[in-house]
Amino acid sequence: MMRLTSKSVALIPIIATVATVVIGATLIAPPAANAATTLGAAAQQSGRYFGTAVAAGRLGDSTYTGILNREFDMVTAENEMKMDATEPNQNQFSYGNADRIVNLARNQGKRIRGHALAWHSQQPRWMENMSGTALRNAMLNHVTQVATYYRGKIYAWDVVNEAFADGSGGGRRDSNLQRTGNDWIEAAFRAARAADPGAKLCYNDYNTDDWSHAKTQGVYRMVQDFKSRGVPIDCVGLQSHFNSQSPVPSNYQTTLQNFANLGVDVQITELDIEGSGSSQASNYDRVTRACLAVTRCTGITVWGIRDTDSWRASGTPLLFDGNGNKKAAYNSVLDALNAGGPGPTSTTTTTTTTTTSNDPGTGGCTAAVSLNQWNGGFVATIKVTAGSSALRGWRVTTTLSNGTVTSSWSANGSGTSGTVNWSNVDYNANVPAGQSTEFGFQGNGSGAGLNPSCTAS
Ligand code: G2I
Repeated sequence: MMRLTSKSVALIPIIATVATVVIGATLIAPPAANAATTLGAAAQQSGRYFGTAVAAGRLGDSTYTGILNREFDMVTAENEMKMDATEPNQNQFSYGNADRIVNLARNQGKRIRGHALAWHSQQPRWMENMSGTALRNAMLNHVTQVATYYRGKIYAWDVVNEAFADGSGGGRRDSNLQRTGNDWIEAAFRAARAADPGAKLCYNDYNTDDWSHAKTQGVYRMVQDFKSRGVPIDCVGLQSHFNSQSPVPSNYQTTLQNFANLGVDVQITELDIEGSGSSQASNYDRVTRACLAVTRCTGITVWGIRDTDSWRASGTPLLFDGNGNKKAAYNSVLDALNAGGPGPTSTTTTTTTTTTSNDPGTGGCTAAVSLNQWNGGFVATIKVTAGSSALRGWRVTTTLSNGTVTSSWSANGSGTSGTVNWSNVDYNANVPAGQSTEFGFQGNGSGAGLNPSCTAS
């Protein structure tokens, strides 16, 4: 970042914009030469994967394995790597069914997502009854043993699954593991890293798709905290189980982008969408396009192959019907993946505008925008950084010449286009000297030329 100072204006209490630097890259994808004909091949065009959950009990079904072998390049064991399956008695490990899935995947050149090392649910009976230090040690031993057994074979592990509570608090879920101490999650991640340094380590949860939900915010803050303290975390899994009670949120892409902006990969790990026909197809299209629009959304896994294989079979939430025929939803996903590849179609530009205030009472601040632009829309994430003294409130001004804001988070905006003034909300007014806070907005049209400037208030 360039920085200019001028002694001649140093004592004048004015705001001066001093530097604007474009430090990002713009990538424009050429159209796909030949459309791919399977989900895995279509996803690979943009460097992504397309996976499915697999149940060992169905591997004798040739319709099932035929679709699996043909369509998917990533596999998750639906139940076979869970704690109750892999350690049925303490310190007696059992990998038979998991290995059947792992071996099939590896023989077919498919990668494997491991699910899940530590979870409050699906614990073996002996663990359910444990607590305190004994439980903490048993959990860490489990993580270490299982991740070591599969070292080098797993693309990404769901190290911890579903540790946050539903509802408005945004806090942790009560469980025997949580009661061993709030640091149980980071302890599990450290153990997993030590056991298999080559696997990506993910935190995985459901109902974390809507950016405005407290649970999403709680997970976001944990990942932010882990990144800031060097806890080894590489990815966030959004399970994305959708139905009429829990529809695909309008801000889904914003959620993916905001997690990605923390410096982690984002994966859609258990996708299913109840419904049928064109409405189901269009929801699948939206989810697929949202992932494609976020550079660090590295792949999508659906939670089963045929509707009849699903944990929610009556909701017909998958891409193949009970006979193994492709549904409209399948075609919409394939088309979206083909439209997205090769290469990311979105452009990511990072612009930094440095603004200084010379008012000795308030200190200065800087604003930097990271813009994710795609055809027809954008997400802007703006980082506000305090200068040499703490902020007790801040304002950022942006310019939207050819775009309109449709939603925003962590700031109040004065309008939706043209010059928009953003001001802090209660919880991010105070920013210590040299520290940062972020807010953002998404919109239709172009987010180019936002040119943010920051003032202390
Ligand atoms: O509930 C949907 C998913 C939510 N996220 C975590 C996933 O791990 C979870 O998957 C589901 C499986 O799809 C089900 O198949 O997890 C359930 C258990 O937590 C699985 O159900 C279990 C039944 O509860 C058992 O009774 C049964 O023995 O499946 C087992 C194997 O068929």
